[in-house]
Amino acid sequence: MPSHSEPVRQALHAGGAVVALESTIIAHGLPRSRNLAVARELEAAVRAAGAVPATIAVLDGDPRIGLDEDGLERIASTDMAKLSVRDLPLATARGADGATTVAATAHLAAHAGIRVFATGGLGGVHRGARESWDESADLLALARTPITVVAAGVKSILDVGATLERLETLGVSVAGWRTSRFPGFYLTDGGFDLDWRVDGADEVAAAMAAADALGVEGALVVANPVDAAQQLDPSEHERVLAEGLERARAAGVTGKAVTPFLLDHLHRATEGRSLEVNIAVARSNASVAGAIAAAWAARS
Ligand code: PSU
Ligand code: MN
Repeated sequence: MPSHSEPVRQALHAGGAVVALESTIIAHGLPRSRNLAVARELEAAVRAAGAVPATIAVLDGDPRIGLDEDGLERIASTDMAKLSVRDLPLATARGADGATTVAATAHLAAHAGIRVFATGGLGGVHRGARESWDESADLLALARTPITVVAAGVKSILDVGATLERLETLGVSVAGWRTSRFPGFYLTDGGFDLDWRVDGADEVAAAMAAADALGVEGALVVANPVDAAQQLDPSEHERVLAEGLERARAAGVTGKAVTPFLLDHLHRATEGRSLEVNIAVARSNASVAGAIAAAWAARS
């Protein structure tokens, strides 16, 4: 069923370092003007850190673990469905195309034997979830998928405190990468303390080995903040976010359209400043994930 690109197949066969990358950020999270270049940059960042990138998407009903140049171009330039875990059976059976979210990418990666995954920011509990019940399927997928995910926290468009509570309930391990504060995606500090901090890739690999030894099956989130010098101005962030939330409400945007709508609003309203931060966090996460994958491969 799933098919592997040749470099990924070889690396998995040899027990080498592999990092999964998601495709929804490319297809739905970034504008067409930049997304293909970023997809290539994220792969390059993984390679530079000593690992093989496996960008994951469904093409012609085939879950692809690792894309060639042609596949990257397709997810960047054609209209793609946004696939979460629940969509995978239907999309696959129908022979459809689709970009995979954190949830679907984590699932397919773990199923293929990949232990490390890099994204921008995780999905989580949306603001107003008490009425809308909108909580990303990313959370449940992390609860049941043994994978290490490097992310700049959860997207700040969400209710960050509620998301941290849910991660706790769901048994998802969370550690700050060289910080004990939970990052806020566009912001270095998301406003919450973390119980655990890790300072290097070996330490993360040791925690992964311990999870295996103890039969702890959920994900480990390594929360990697954007450099303070690169973050979005917090007051601009607050202003454009409030505006975006109001517009989403007025336009009646619901379901899986909410996240792309808000990200797009932020990118426009900040004249691309939020886009640069989004790209910087994704790049940094890819490079940290590459180092963790290399440390993990060296252990096993
Ligand atoms: N991180 C980004 N940009 C994105 C996303 C994450 O920097 O576009 C995507 C991820 O694919 C994540 C999804 O899984 O947003 C969450 O969508 P939802 O809230 O509908 O579950
Ligand atoms: Mn949702």
